[in-house]
Formats: sequence, structure tokens, C-alpha cells
Amino acid sequence: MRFNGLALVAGAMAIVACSGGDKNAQQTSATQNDTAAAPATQNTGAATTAAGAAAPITGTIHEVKMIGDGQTYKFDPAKITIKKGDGIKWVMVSGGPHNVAFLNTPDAAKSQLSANMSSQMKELTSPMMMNPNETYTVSFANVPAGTYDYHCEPHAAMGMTGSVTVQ
Ligand SMILES: [Cu+2]
Repeated sequence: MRFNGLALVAGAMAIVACSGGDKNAQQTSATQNDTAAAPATQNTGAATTAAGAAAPITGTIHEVKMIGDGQTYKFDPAKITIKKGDGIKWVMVSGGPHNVAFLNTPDAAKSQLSANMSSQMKELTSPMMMNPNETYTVSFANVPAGTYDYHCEPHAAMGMTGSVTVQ
């Protein structure tokens, strides 16, 4: 241990000697660099994940019911406006299977919205919800402001469509 410590000091002094800088300033700078080095490595890891990482809900979770009675199929409310950081919890009530499939999503929003969708059958499409009280929650945190149209695939032709407007 002691030997290694001395070796490090010797190394640091060699750097100082080479750079010709003020010894104290150089050591302070080296210390700062060392301190920064560890978090920088962690940040690199986090940044790699962050590019496609889910952004958690920081605001309100709004419920949208999925309802079908054999004749009428709908999201309730069909249109909803939320604030940045809010989330939507779709709740399967009746008449399933239902799902949430986003339509014509702008390229600028796709990657974040997709990252915020916990599981997907295919791109920007939730799994089928079969049973009452099943839920599917999507955070709209970091999703650009705009209106996002979606429908339920099994009942799209019966008008089971909706939209989420992020302010
Ligand atoms: Cu449906």
C-alpha cells in the first residue's frame, strides 16, 4: 500500500515536471479530474440508456376507460388533454380485447413515446387487454407537445378511437 502510494506521488510529480505547471495547481487539477472521472463514467452509462430510456411520470395520472357493450366501443374520455410529465392509465372495463395503438406519430416523438410504453406488441402498440381491471399506463414525460391519435385495433372500425393532447 505504502509503495503504491509513493508510486502515485512519483507519477503525479512526473506529470507536474513534464507540464512545467505550478505544483499545487497541478495537483488540485489532478484531484478534480480524478473526482470527475468516476461520475463521468456513470454519466456515460446513464446517457447511453437515457437516449431510449423511459421518462417516469412526474405529474398526474389520468384514467381512460376502455368500454364495449357489444354494440358501442369507446375510450372514455376519447379526447384528453394533459400537461407535460403527466401519464395516462388505460383501464379495461368491458368488451375486450382492447388495446392502444398510436397512429401517425411524428418521428420527433416516436422514440420517447416508445421508450415510455412498458411493453408493446409492435411499435407504439400496447398488448391486448383481455380482462376487466387490466391497466396499461404510459408516461408522456419528455414526449413533445402535440396531439397523439390512437385507436383500439380490434374495434377501430367501430369508432374506438382517441387522442392524447400533451400541452
Ligand atoms: Cu377495443
